[in-house]
Amino acid sequence: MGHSGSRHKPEARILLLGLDGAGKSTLLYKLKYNEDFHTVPTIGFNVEMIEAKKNKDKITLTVWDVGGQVKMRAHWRNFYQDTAGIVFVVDSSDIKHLDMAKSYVHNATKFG
Ligand SMILES: Nc1nc2c(ncn2[C@@H]2O[C@H](COP(=O)(O)OP(=O)(O)OP(=O)(O)O)[C@@H](O)[C@H]2O)c(=O)[nH]1
Ligand SMILES: [Mg+2]
Repeated sequence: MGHSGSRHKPEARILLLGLDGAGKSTLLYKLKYNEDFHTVPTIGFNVEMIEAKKNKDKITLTVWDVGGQVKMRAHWRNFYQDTAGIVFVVDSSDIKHLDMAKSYVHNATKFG
Protein backbone atom coordinates (compact mmCIF):
# COMPACT_ATOMS: atom_id res chain seq x y z
CA MET A 1 0.00 0.00 0.00
CA GLY A 2 1.40 3.36 -0.93
CA HIS A 3 1.13 6.44 1.20
CA SER A 4 1.93 10.06 0.57
CA GLY A 5 5.53 9.71 1.66
CA SER A 6 6.31 6.58 -0.37
CA ARG A 7 8.56 6.73 -3.39
CA HIS A 8 6.74 5.66 -6.45
CA LYS A 9 6.87 6.70 -10.05
CA PRO A 10 3.94 8.85 -11.04
CA GLU A 11 1.48 7.30 -13.42
CA ALA A 12 -1.17 8.62 -15.75
CA ARG A 13 -3.85 6.89 -17.71
CA ILE A 14 -4.19 7.85 -21.38
CA LEU A 15 -7.05 6.81 -23.64
CA LEU A 16 -6.70 6.37 -27.41
CA LEU A 17 -10.02 6.79 -29.19
CA GLY A 18 -11.02 7.13 -32.83
CA LEU A 19 -13.00 5.44 -35.56
CA ASP A 20 -12.02 1.98 -36.77
CA GLY A 21 -8.93 2.01 -38.95
CA ALA A 22 -7.86 5.47 -37.74
CA GLY A 23 -4.45 4.20 -36.62
CA LYS A 24 -4.79 3.88 -32.82
CA SER A 25 -3.12 0.47 -32.47
CA THR A 26 -0.42 1.45 -34.95
CA LEU A 27 0.28 4.55 -32.82
CA LEU A 28 0.26 2.52 -29.58
CA TYR A 29 2.92 0.08 -30.80
CA LYS A 30 4.93 2.85 -32.43
CA LEU A 31 5.04 4.63 -29.06
CA LYS A 32 5.88 1.42 -27.20
CA TYR A 33 8.39 -0.21 -29.54
CA ASN A 34 9.16 2.53 -32.08
CA GLU A 35 8.23 0.08 -34.84
CA ASP A 36 5.50 -0.10 -37.47
CA PHE A 37 3.54 -3.21 -36.62
CA HIS A 38 0.99 -4.88 -38.83
CA THR A 39 -2.24 -4.59 -36.87
CA VAL A 40 -5.60 -6.30 -36.96
CA PRO A 41 -8.88 -4.57 -36.00
CA THR A 42 -9.10 -4.36 -32.22
CA ILE A 43 -11.96 -6.30 -30.67
CA GLY A 44 -11.93 -5.14 -27.07
CA PHE A 45 -8.81 -3.19 -26.15
CA ASN A 46 -5.02 -3.22 -25.95
CA VAL A 47 -3.17 -1.71 -23.03
CA GLU A 48 0.53 -0.91 -22.73
CA MET A 49 2.70 0.78 -20.11
CA ILE A 50 4.88 3.41 -21.74
CA GLU A 51 7.72 5.29 -20.08
CA ALA A 52 7.64 9.01 -20.68
CA LYS A 53 8.99 12.18 -19.14
CA LYS A 54 7.10 14.93 -17.39
CA ASN A 55 9.48 17.84 -17.13
CA LYS A 56 12.63 15.99 -15.97
CA ASP A 57 10.84 13.26 -14.07
CA LYS A 58 9.99 9.82 -15.37
CA ILE A 59 6.32 9.02 -15.63
CA THR A 60 4.59 5.80 -16.60
CA LEU A 61 1.71 6.19 -19.00
CA THR A 62 -0.86 3.44 -19.07
CA VAL A 63 -2.16 3.74 -22.60
CA TRP A 64 -5.53 2.17 -23.38
CA ASP A 65 -6.31 1.58 -27.06
CA VAL A 66 -9.99 0.76 -27.45
CA GLY A 67 -11.48 -0.75 -30.61
CA GLY A 68 -13.20 1.79 -32.85
CA GLN A 69 -15.71 -0.40 -34.69
CA VAL A 70 -19.34 0.69 -34.37
CA LYS A 71 -20.18 -2.03 -31.85
CA MET A 72 -17.18 -1.00 -29.69
CA ARG A 73 -18.00 2.73 -29.54
CA ALA A 74 -20.80 2.20 -27.01
CA HIS A 75 -18.14 0.88 -24.61
CA TRP A 76 -15.82 3.92 -24.85
CA ARG A 77 -17.64 5.62 -21.99
CA ASN A 78 -16.57 2.81 -19.65
CA PHE A 79 -12.91 3.75 -20.13
CA TYR A 80 -13.05 7.44 -19.15
CA GLN A 81 -12.71 7.07 -15.38
CA ASP A 82 -9.39 8.38 -13.97
CA THR A 83 -8.15 9.24 -17.46
CA ALA A 84 -5.58 12.04 -17.54
CA GLY A 85 -5.88 12.62 -21.27
CA ILE A 86 -7.61 11.44 -24.41
CA VAL A 87 -5.82 11.16 -27.75
CA PHE A 88 -8.45 11.09 -30.48
CA VAL A 89 -6.87 9.63 -33.62
CA VAL A 90 -8.26 10.70 -36.99
CA ASP A 91 -7.40 9.35 -40.45
CA SER A 92 -7.21 12.69 -42.23
CA SER A 93 -7.35 10.98 -45.63
CA ASP A 94 -10.72 9.40 -44.80
CA ILE A 95 -12.64 12.52 -45.80
CA LYS A 96 -16.05 10.95 -45.85
CA HIS A 97 -15.85 9.98 -42.17
CA LEU A 98 -14.41 13.27 -40.87
CA ASP A 99 -17.80 14.61 -39.78
CA MET A 100 -18.52 11.40 -37.93
CA ALA A 101 -15.14 11.56 -36.21
CA LYS A 102 -15.90 15.16 -35.23
CA SER A 103 -19.18 14.20 -33.60
CA TYR A 104 -17.41 11.51 -31.55
CA VAL A 105 -14.78 14.04 -30.41
CA HIS A 106 -17.63 16.32 -29.36
CA ASN A 107 -19.23 13.44 -27.49
CA ALA A 108 -15.97 12.59 -25.71
CA THR A 109 -15.75 16.13 -24.30
CA LYS A 110 -19.00 15.55 -22.39
CA PHE A 111 -17.31 13.05 -20.09
CA GLY A 112 -14.60 13.48 -17.51
N1 LIG B 1 -0.42 5.22 -44.38
C1 LIG B 1 -0.68 5.07 -43.09
N2 LIG B 1 -1.35 3.97 -42.71
C2 LIG B 1 -1.61 3.83 -41.40
C3 LIG B 1 -1.21 4.80 -40.43
N3 LIG B 1 -1.66 4.39 -39.22
C4 LIG B 1 -2.31 3.24 -39.44
N4 LIG B 1 -2.26 2.88 -40.75
C5 LIG B 1 -2.86 1.68 -41.34
O1 LIG B 1 -4.28 1.73 -41.12
C6 LIG B 1 -4.78 0.44 -40.83
C7 LIG B 1 -5.55 0.47 -39.53
O2 LIG B 1 -4.67 0.83 -38.48
P1 LIG B 1 -4.97 0.42 -36.95
O3 LIG B 1 -3.86 1.01 -36.15
O4 LIG B 1 -5.21 -1.04 -36.81
O5 LIG B 1 -6.32 1.19 -36.69
P2 LIG B 1 -7.19 1.24 -35.35
O6 LIG B 1 -7.54 2.67 -35.11
O7 LIG B 1 -6.47 0.54 -34.25
O8 LIG B 1 -8.49 0.43 -35.78
P3 LIG B 1 -9.53 -0.39 -34.83
O9 LIG B 1 -8.73 -1.31 -33.96
O10 LIG B 1 -10.41 -1.13 -35.78
O11 LIG B 1 -10.30 0.62 -34.05
C8 LIG B 1 -3.58 -0.51 -40.81
O12 LIG B 1 -3.53 -1.18 -42.05
C9 LIG B 1 -2.38 0.41 -40.64
O13 LIG B 1 -1.23 -0.13 -41.26
C10 LIG B 1 -0.48 5.95 -40.88
O14 LIG B 1 -0.10 6.84 -40.11
N5 LIG B 1 -0.26 6.03 -42.22
MG1 LIG C 1 -6.90 -1.08 -33.10
